Amino acid sequence: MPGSCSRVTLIALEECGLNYEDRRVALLGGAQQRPEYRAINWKGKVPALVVEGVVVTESPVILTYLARRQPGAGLLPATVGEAAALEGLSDLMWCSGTLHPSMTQLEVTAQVISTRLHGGGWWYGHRWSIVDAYVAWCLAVAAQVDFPIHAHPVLQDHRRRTEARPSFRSMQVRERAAIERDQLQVPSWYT
Ligand SMILES: N[C@@H](CCC(=O)N[C@@H](CS)C(=O)NCC(=O)O)C(=O)O
Repeated sequence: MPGSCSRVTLIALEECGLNYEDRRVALLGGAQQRPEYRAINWKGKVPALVVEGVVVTESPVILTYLARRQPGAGLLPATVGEAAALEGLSDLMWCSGTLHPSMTQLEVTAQVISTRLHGGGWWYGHRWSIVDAYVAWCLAVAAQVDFPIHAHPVLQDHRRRTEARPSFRSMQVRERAAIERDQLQVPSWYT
């Protein structure tokens, strides 16, 4: 699904220089709920990687597998000893278990609030309430942490460098091909 977290797996495959076949899962069309996809990943989530007939799911597991399969690709820092090697897995778990859901939650919550306030009303319609003050404060805080990335030169530079890597471009070529080939619907923020 172009723009989804499966692009991290695409980038990893590109960095490893592995041959692979990409298959679309049109999330906006609900393809992840269909029996055909549930037979691959019962959780109805992307990414899923099929390796020699075995389905591997959960980004940290897929990425750890690829890092171990192709150590020279540098997906994770080289380490000595089993305990040190777990640092990469720990960081990937944090990305998947903490960072990713908090980003997704912010997006989903903003949409819920927009729907509720649709038409320029208050939380309860025509009548202002203290709920509006609370929601407005939360949104002001969210605006501060909503990655105005231009205000963070280090993050902006990190993003620029990440997107300048050939693997990012190759991943985009794959995603765009899938969009065109399958007339995929993508979110308005998709780039
Ligand atoms: N824990 C999973 C999460 C994967 C996940 O949340 N994927 C999203 C796309 S970014 C998805 O498939 N969403 C479809 C849905 O929830 O219906 C992982 O780390 O791979």
